[in-house]
Amino acid sequence: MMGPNPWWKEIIMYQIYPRSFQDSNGDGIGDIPGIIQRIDHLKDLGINLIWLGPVYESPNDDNGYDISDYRKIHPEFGTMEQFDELLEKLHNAGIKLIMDLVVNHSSDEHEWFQKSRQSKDNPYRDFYFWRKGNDGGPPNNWKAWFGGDAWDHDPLTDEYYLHLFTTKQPDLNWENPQVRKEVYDIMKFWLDKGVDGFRMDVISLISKRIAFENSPSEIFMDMVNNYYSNGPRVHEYLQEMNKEVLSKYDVVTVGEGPGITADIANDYIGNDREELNMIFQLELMFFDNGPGGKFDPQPISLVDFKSLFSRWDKAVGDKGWNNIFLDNHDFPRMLSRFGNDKKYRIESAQLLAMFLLTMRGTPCIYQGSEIGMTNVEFDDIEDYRDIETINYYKEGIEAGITKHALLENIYIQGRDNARTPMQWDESQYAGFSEAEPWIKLNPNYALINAQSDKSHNKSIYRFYQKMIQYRKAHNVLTYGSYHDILPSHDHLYIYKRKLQETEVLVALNFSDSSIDIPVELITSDMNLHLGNYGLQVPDSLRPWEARLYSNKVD
Ligand code: TEU
Ligand code: CA
Repeated sequence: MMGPNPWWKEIIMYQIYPRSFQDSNGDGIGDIPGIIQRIDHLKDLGINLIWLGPVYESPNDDNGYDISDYRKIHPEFGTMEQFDELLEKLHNAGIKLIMDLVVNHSSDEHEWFQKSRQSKDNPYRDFYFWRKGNDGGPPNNWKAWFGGDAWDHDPLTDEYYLHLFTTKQPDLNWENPQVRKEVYDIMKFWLDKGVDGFRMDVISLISKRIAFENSPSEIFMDMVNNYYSNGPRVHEYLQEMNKEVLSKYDVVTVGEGPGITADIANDYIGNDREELNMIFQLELMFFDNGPGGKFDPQPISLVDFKSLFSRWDKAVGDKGWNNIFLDNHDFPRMLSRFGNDKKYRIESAQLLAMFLLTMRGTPCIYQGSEIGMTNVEFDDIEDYRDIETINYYKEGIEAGITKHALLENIYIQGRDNARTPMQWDESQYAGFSEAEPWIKLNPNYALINAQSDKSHNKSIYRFYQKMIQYRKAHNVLTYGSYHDILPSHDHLYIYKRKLQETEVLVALNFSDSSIDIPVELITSDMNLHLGNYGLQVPDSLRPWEARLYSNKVD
């Protein structure tokens, strides 16, 4: 059992998508030595834990989320010695590092799968799910993320194998204790090197409903919620993983949880469960999915946004611990999705920073948010790299949808929005590389980059620094209660944090208009400590204005 205030409740997380963070050897691909070059940027920002995206050997069908060797660093990212150097230098800088554990599936180029597919009686056969076809087709009607069926026929043994993601990402069979033992050994390999924990990729999917019945609904998210996630043995597996591995180390785990709803969150992260510490809940990320799925985006209201966070805070409460994030490498940039990335780019970036850093739960900042990076709009599908986007476009063209309509949806929802290279300065390739990057830069890098932002009198980076310092110095933002004061207001998000006699009130204007704050809210004992328009303020909140008040003097 962990203490009441374990260290991971007090950290500020930062996610690095290694492919797009910093290239050091001029091949246009971000790498581990490149991250080492940028440790000062991270240390000065004030974050103290990095979630490093996959850097293992992989054919990169899904940019590293298809792993062919869990104990080897992909040469394009560097060597194991360089990884060890990164870990040591981050620790010396007071920054912890967690790895991305992708064990719901492996790559089809992993030796386990290469052996498994050889014959029905191969010792590795049951490392994956193989089933006979049904009526000349796949065993059931399940669909895969990124398009197509969730089963692929392998002529070698005339059977189908399950892959909830691409055909090159076969699902591992966790029913098999040998698979679980291999996973635990991999975890120990990295933990014994001093890694501080794991982000666990789609961990809510690892237990399969092995009857593999058809889904009555053809809607993909219905399959995810009712058939793929929260399977019958998922908690048994996670408790075994905790007993066999995690309980032996002082580490943190953050599970990525498609299909995990607020009412069952504490089954995964409850203090007494001895499973995971936190989850990246994806309800907000999928919130705008229309009947046609992710690329059929529906408008989200601020009232819906607020009620989601309040619901999760209430459900998890003191029994578990939330993680607060608004974007990552799989979703559009939060500034474009929830802010105003044009006229009020700076103000809304700072408002989102104040939200992330004043809510109850461990905050996670995605690379580039600290300098106000935005979504991208490439003119041609050839400029996109993400398999999810490319498959969506291909299927759309085949279905007769126009290029323009498809690109419009990709501009709003595509994962490459978050994967364009970090914009360090205005030099060619934005200081990210000396060569043409693996994916084009966002053309706005000449205006939006770390160097120009840090010298700007309204720097987003410096506002993040201030917010991070404030959160670290005021326990009320970590351990205080949370209460939304104006849940039904269409544009204002005003909430209170309270810890013993300390009270903080956060007032955020999620709109392009000036809006009066209900005067009764700002009582005379409340002092304005932080604001993205400065500390001389009118009664109304200006467009995208963010303020933090406290009943304490400092
Ligand atoms: O993501 C899986 C996932 O459920 C969401 O990220 C989302 O459904 C999808 O990626 C975008 O619509 C994890 C990784 O974060 C992602 O990068 C991988 O592609 C995926 O698992 C498979 O490993
Ligand atoms: Ca490189």
